[in-house]
Amino acid sequence: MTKLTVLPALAFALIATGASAQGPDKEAAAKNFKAADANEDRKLDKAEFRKFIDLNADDELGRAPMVKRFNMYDTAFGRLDTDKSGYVTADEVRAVSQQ
Ligand SMILES: [Ca+2]
Ligand SMILES: [Ca+2]
Repeated sequence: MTKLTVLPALAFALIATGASAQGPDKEAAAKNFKAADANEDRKLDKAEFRKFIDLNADDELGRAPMVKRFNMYDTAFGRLDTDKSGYVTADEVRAVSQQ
């Protein structure tokens, strides 16, 4: 169990890459992004982001199930929110997934 706690960065990188790796996964992730974006401003705040991960986890996209299981939402959010605006946009999700 302890061993897994040192992996957030790695796990995080994998959720993003995994989510965008293939066409169908990418579509599912885009669909989940929309579904999670409750106020439809095309960006996710922390609560919406959590939903986004949960939806991705349900679809078993990338490492989202792992983020959910280990409750690494904040770590994942911090990684994706590259401009530290407090919101994660679709572009940010894409940018990180392409790294
Ligand atoms: Ca939103
Ligand atoms: Ca941002």
